[in-house]
Amino acid sequence: MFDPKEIRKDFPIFERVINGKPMVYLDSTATTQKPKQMLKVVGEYYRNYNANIHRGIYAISEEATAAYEVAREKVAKFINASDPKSVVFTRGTTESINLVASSWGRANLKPGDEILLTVMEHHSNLVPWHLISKETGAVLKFIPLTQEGTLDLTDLSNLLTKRTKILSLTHASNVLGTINPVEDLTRKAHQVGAIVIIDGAQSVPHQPVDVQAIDCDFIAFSGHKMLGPTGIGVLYGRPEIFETMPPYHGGGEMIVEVFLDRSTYRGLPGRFEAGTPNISGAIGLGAAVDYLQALGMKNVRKHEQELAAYALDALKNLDDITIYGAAKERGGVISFNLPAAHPHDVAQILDQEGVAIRAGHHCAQPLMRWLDVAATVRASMYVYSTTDDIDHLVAALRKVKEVFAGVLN
Ligand code: C6P
Repeated sequence: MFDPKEIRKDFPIFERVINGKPMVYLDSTATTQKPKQMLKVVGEYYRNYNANIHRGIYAISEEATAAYEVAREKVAKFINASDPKSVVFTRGTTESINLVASSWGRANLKPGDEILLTVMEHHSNLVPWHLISKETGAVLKFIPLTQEGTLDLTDLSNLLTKRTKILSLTHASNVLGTINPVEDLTRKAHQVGAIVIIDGAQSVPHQPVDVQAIDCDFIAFSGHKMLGPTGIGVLYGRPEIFETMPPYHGGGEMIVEVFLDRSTYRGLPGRFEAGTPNISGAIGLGAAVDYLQALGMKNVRKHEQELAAYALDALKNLDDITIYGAAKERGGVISFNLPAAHPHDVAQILDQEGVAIRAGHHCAQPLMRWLDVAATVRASMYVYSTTDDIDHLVAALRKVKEVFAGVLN
């Protein structure tokens, strides 16, 4: 039985009282809270076997190395990667996408090649392509959106052509909640010879994701958005492509031999993990994956679908609210605005009520321009979110409306 009220008991932070009220946390798209099981595993590493990995020939270093590599195996299994070597630990989604853009992009892109993105991308899946297109002369193209906030694929055959070398898109929008048809788009991109990069920051934590079923070439995601620590993330790459790519960072651990004037590099995954990695982060991410596996990702998805439907119904009862995005396939992210109230003012009043939500452009300025707003309020949920959280949110929004009623009258 998936019971968010029981699940909450694993999260010590929910014992907190904010502004005299029980904490209502509805900003899990920004980062998720952490279960005690994950915190314990990270603490144990530092207390019992803190050592650098892959170098020490002594007991605790060997223990740390084994735990780090077991975490890699757990992550590989979680996304159904056929080989743990195809899982590289990074700092997060942002670094993962930068790695592909810099390494694969620099080695393969020529002037006139095209990179296809979408209008709903997070800055992490835009700015790396701005940088690499400037350097290589590649051209950026964008899939537009429908009024529902889904991808408008009517002109796809003109956007995805033999000139397209990369299709890079988000699996799930961090603003609209829209879940994109990545399997179908990957198949179409492969037909024209493009590689496919999936920004999985908002999908891997929330639904079953199978890289072999999607057949993508890369997927990027962040540990802190799936109950794990900050500063750890993943880049999965199809081994045949990943193995051919030049290093992204140079330094210790990623080499075979170093001379004064040149060096040779290891294969996967070490080639892309220069320097001392985030050992505790990887081990913590392994524990977070264990926790999610025990819940069952199908159950996580179902819970979020039900809660999002409940929240959408409840929010629609607030007259004159504008909700952005009406995709049928959606996750537990809802962006909205109230008339006359700036999202930052809404966030501040909600905070006084103990409700944490995010207000702003959500690192998606082009999407904000498309929506024709400067900012939105965003409520987002996860495994520990309950209908009580949503009821508190709606009650607090009624207070916001009372405050702003004077402005409107
Ligand atoms: N979105 C949000 O509040 P990092 O920061 O590297 O862990 O993740 C970046 C990122 C990439 N893609 C998507 C779709 C994302 O949602 C995020 C992070 C947070 O929406 C912080 S801006």
